[in-house]
Amino acid sequence: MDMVDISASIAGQKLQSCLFNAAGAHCVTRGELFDLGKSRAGLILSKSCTLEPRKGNPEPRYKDLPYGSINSMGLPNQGYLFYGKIAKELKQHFSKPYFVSVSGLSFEDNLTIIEHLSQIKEIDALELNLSCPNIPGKPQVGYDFEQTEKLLDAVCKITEMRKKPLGLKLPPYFDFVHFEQMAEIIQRYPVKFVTCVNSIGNALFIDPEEEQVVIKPKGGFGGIGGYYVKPTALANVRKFYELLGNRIQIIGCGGVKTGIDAFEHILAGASAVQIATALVQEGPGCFARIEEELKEFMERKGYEKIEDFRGRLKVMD
Ligand code: RRO
Repeated sequence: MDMVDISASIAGQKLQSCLFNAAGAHCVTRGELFDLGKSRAGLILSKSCTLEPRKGNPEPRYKDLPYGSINSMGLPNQGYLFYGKIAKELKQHFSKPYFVSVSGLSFEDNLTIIEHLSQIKEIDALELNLSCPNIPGKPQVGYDFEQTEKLLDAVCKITEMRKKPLGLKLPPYFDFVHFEQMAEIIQRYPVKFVTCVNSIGNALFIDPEEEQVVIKPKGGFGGIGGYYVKPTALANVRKFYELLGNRIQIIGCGGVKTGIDAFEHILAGASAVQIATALVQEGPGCFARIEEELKEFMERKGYEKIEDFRGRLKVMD
């Protein structure tokens, strides 16, 4: 099994493992970011940051569910200056890439944050979150194609000037026309990767015994993750892989709990795979376990590296 190589390359950065955390999962505090550094995760990705530090929505705001999770965290984070400042320290301790997720609450906030973070050399790339479902009164930018285009226009001027690689965290799409419209926009900008997908927004989980919702914010509505979203996540990875080819990389995210789940994302076209619900439920030890499971499955299949099968999903003719 040691002959099996699961290294990857994202936005020109070398990852020893193609598996790492999704933004939001175990990456808010200094301690959590260091846990990721010490784990088998191939990259450290920060919590989505805003201009000001935020406490987030009232608790309970996350709940484990039978097949995944629901959350309405509301962007709790320590503010963009913190995630910029910690970059140097992370680089001193760990030899893996560090990406910062950005989710400004307004157009202007995003530009301020990106202008600053783009100038920090220890940050290897930015992942612009176009898909937070949990801020009351703030629609998901990725569902508004006009807004997306306007934001990319301004953001890419900055990231190009500063030579900072940019990726996008996308919401799940459910209609082929929407995939095509989004892909058409993305391809006009120097975007290095898209991460598919964020949680399925504004779902509702009900506890029938209690006759009650399971999280407090927004009347119980929240983003769904885990196995509930896996087929949707795979569809998004696959469709964007069909539309973007190898011109823009895809990072798969959604319902990865085992090595075989990660294998399926790569088979659909993903160049790396993020983990959220399983990381929250199991802790950073999940990376070593899923890595072993993925290597074992690849060995059984006779694959030596992920490029041997990436994107090679068979369809029936
Ligand atoms: O913090 C959150 O409530 C949150 C964010 Br920003 C996001 O992008 N996705 C999610 O499921 N939760």
